[in-house]
Amino acid sequence: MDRSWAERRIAELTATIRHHEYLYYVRNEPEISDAAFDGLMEELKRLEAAFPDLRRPDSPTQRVGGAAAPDFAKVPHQPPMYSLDNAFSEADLRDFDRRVREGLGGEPVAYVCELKIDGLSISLRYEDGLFVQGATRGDGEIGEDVTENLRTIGSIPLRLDGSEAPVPPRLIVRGEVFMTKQVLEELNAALAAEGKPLLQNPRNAAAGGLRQKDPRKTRERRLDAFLYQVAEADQLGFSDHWSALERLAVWRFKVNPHRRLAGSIDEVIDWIKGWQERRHDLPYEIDGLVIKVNDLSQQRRLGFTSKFPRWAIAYKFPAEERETTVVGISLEVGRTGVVTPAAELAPVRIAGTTVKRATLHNEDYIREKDIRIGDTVIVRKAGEIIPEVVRVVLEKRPPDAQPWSFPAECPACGAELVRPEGEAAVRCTNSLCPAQQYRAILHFASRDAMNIEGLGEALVQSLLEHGLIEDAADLYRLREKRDALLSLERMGEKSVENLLAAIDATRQNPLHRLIFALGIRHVGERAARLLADHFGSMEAIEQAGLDELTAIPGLGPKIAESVRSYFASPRSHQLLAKLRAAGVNMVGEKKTGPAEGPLAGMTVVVTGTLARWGRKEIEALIQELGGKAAGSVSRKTSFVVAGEAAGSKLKKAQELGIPVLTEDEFYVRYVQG
Ligand code: 0OW
Repeated sequence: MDRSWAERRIAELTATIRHHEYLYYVRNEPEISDAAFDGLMEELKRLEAAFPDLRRPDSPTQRVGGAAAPDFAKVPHQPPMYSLDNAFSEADLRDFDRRVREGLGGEPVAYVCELKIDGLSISLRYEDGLFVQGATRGDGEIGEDVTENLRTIGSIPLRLDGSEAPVPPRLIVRGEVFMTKQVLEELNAALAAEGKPLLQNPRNAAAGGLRQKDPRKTRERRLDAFLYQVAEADQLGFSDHWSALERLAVWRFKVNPHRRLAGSIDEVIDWIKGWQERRHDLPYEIDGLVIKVNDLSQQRRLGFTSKFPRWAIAYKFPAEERETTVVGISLEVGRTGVVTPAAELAPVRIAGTTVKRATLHNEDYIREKDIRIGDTVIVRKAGEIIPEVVRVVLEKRPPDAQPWSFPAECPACGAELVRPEGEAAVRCTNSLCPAQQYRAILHFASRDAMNIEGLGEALVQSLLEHGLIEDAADLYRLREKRDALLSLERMGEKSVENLLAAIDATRQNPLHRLIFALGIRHVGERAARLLADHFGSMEAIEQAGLDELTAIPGLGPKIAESVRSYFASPRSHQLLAKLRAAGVNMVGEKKTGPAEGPLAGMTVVVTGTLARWGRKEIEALIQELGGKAAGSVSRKTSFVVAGEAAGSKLKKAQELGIPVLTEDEFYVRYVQG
């Protein structure tokens, strides 16, 4: 075929495919079958392969393109992406309305009402209609570059359609990436079939999807996006927010259809009442509603508080309560042996989910509310918080309902249950209790600990039940039990190999991960790093005395005591010996303590984007130099390192007269040595 024909055909295919992407992803009104769509894409791919120089960066074939940006480079937000103040009641909304009208000298005010999509906020930048960069919200001032991953989202246009309305040379739009409930269900069904950990909720699943290093993995999450703001719309000639939203839709962005232009706060409140129940029928989750002053000049006059715009507010739905019955009270033995009671409930729909269990916190809580099996109770669920039994409906109590009290022995292993003096918690005394082992091993393998890919609840339960492991160290001996692994359900050749490889890969984890993975009471990630940096090896920690542990700055007596007693127990020694024998790394690079180092005793704040280091790197470097990296500027700040596009922290340092160093000055003075 000749080149000019190919050129024409590529342009034709690109326009056609873009049109069908818009119908499918934005309008949810596909006009052709998936197979027909794929056929168009295949033809375009073939033509681009035949004429590579005709392949354009905004071609639909380039959605799942190159590798993600290296470690998600920093992207400053101009203007910043603000968060929203909250209103929890009609009174709060009327207060907001009063403040707005006072701020505008009594002028009439119209409000735009929008759903508050429960996803991950993003900012998209287009130049001459071409999508050039996309970033997460981050802290509102600095986000992370996730352009390659955003390109995989079908509802995000790679090139804007200016046929109906001209597109400005530079356009920044903000919105929310989300995952529908249906997609979450389908992805979890597939994960469950592979015995892998499930995605907890749509928001986390969307956030995790956007942060994938490989855009193909992002594509698999089938994410979606609603756009809800044109940044600096007034400078683009818009007079009000409503018309900016309308224009976004004309440019073929996906704008949420459930929006309303209200002439008064009464109208806003009516609109909100309509969503109290209906919101659960939406195909995606919302965590409230957003109310914005419509007129942009009024927005500008109202301005911002230190954190929020004065012209917008988020309305959060009240917690929902429903009545149901307690059909049982079950006990869960945690990793640290704490036994937590929970009410098994007759299933009841609350806030869009079916609730079957609710926490009963502890023995005192049950006694104070006198909750009995057979009781009718009121259960409340607020947002993501786990459901809670709030009270008993006494008049519905069955005559034979008995007061409930803790059993004397652990339901998992039969050992004696004790309630240490002055504590609310009841504990199982047997450190070999299978329930404790189960939770201890899950923690050991969890993401922030040893991060053993694919070792989820079902598999740990199965390994324990089949006697393939007793403790976390046995995980490193599983290669000897390959055949037994193959006999487990859903464990084929590939899954076994993946698991063994995933476990092997953690042998060389940094020391602080192993310390955290041991699950020592009160030792979280921060304390684990302090111990690893201070002692430099597991052996040194095992031999450290209580006073040496207590002397570590930032550790404290409670954690020191907990570390001491952990390492004093024979069980711990046995576990560590097994881990050592299995070749798990037990040493770390001993960091110069705060007593030494050029930044000894100094507190440093970094602001803006640096050329040499990412934010986490520069903060680790400050610590290595004996200093402390702080997140906000105060009188205690020794100096500030200001990079590109430094924000409010720089202003505050200047106000407080705190020395400000450029990145080069910091490097020459403290790093070059
Ligand atoms: N999550 C949303 C949403 C929305 C911004 C612009 C000015 C102040 C907030 O659906 N519909 N509209 C806005 O307006 N923000 C939203 O989400 C933001 C992102 C960060 C805090 C809010 O969740």
